Amino acid sequence: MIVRMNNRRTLTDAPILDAAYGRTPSRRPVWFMRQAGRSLPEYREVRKDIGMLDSCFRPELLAEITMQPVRRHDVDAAILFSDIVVPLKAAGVNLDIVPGRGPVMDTPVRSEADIKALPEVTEEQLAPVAEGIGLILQELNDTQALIGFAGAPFTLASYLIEGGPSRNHERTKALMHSDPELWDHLMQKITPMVIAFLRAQIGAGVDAIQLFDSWAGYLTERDYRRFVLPYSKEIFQAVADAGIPRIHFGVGTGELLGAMAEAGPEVMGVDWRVPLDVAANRIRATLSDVHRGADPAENSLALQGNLDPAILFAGEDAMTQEIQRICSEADRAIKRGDARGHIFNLGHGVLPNTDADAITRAVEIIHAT
Ligand code: 1CP
Repeated sequence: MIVRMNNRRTLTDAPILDAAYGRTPSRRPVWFMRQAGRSLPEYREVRKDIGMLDSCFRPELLAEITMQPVRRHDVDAAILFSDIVVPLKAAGVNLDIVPGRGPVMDTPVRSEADIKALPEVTEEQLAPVAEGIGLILQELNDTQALIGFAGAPFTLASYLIEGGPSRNHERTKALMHSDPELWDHLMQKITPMVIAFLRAQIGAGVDAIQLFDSWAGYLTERDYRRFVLPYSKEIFQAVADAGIPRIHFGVGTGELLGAMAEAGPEVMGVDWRVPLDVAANRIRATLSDVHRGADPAENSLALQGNLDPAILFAGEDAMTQEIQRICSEADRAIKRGDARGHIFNLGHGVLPNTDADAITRAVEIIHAT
């Protein structure tokens, strides 16, 4: 059943929302990070003559690309087709997404003057994204959630400071450690932009949000807690009133799972390196420490993950085995009370050369497990 309040749908039968809130879903929900994109021939076709960033500001096109994997794979959620740098682009920051590389800035942001010059983003500037969300919601049925997203301040800061994709994030870490005050100024500038991007999507009616701190795993826990966590926490708090599940994810964040859980999400995404039952245990141990004496239910989160994207190349038998292992690790964590639910996903995004049929088959296997 769908009950509409303004733009927000109240979905009573969406497996993803049930899993996120610790209710029993009608089937094990699954979606894949980067499920839209190069693995799909229909995506390559519609993107043929249009730049990546252009396509993020065309409502019909972004809605079409968002829906393609939902139609093809029967996943339980759509992820908005956009990018973490879209709010920067919308606000007028000079950057591009270079094919095969990623976001590249015309001028890196490294000084107080550079930070001061960063604009804020307005609702009008994000209107094409909101319009696209409206179109997507007309097409989804009442079991399929639309997930909105944003990049977290650390990951965005890395692109701004390095000027593009970075292997070691050395300039970012150098700024953090050599001039913590300047770092805080940058974080204070990026955080409201992230909140505005999420609020624009929430206002347009997304059913859940995911905050990607993709590169946070490069940090020590100590640096993460000092330089990153306060800002991610501020973002989760700022969107709490939407009353929709909030997911947090980063790559290689096994050592940070507890600290990232403190930021305040309902769901923690886990990459493929840590078994889900181990991840759940780490999360619960940290949250129990934080909430000492409070409602024990607050100490566990739902889990999202965590099939290695490379396994989609390994054939059906290997895929089935790995999916079953992951589901049983998640179920064990739920049974122990270490986790509230399980949303199946990859441990990071679909790799560009993945066979689309392998993705469809994986979804069938997951739904049957
Ligand atoms: O189905 C989907 O998930 C598509 C929507 C989507 C999302 C959620 C895109 C489209 N980008 C993102 C988020 C995003 N963008 C993240 C966080 C998720 C993750 O860790 O993968 C990050 C780090 C980016 C930055 C980015 N944009 C990169 C990574 C570069 C690096 O540093 O290694 C790249 C390659 C892009 C471009 C991009 N974004 C999306 C697509 C389909 C593409 C490739 C487009 C093209 O070149 O044509």
